[in-house]
Amino acid sequence: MGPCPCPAEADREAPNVKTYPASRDATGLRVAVVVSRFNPLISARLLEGSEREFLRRGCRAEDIHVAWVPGAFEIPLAARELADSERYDAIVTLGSVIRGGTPHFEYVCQGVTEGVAAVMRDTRVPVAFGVLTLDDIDQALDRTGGAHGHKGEEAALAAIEMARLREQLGKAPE
Ligand code: INI
Repeated sequence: MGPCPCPAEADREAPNVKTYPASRDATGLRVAVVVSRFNPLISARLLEGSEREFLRRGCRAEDIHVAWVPGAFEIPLAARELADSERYDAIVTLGSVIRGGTPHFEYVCQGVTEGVAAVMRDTRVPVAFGVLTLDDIDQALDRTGGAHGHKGEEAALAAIEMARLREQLGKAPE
């Protein structure tokens, strides 16, 4: 797979600075995707995007494991169990929380955001955050293959890049 779009060494002001190599090659990675069933059309689009990106980058279909949960609030528990299992190089979390005019929206957003961050912090397994927080369904459609790109694909790409970077960070760059 091609390199990341980082500045070329020759273009940098300090060309002798050593940089951990970035990679978007998913060959040999084993990944898990946690996806919320709430707003199912958006969930399906997010999941398709993540799966497509993993496959495009060389991941084997049988090495992509998907766990469905009822809503975004339940995502952190599933992500933590998967991270604790030590079976995965990275985890992707997917879902959508759509503002409904009640404080519930804020609580669900806060719960999933803080919960997912805690899983990554506590376990050190890369966990990509592909949970959309939106005003309405049109914003969700725009971000799942519409005018504003595809957050499912982006989350998979972030997971791959962090899994590869984590492999490198334990040793000095060459
Ligand atoms: N869950 C979502 O994933 N998205 C939402 O928009 C949403 N709203 O609007 O309420 C939502 N609520 C359910 C929540 O995540 C839990 O599943 C529920 O509270 C049970 O714990």
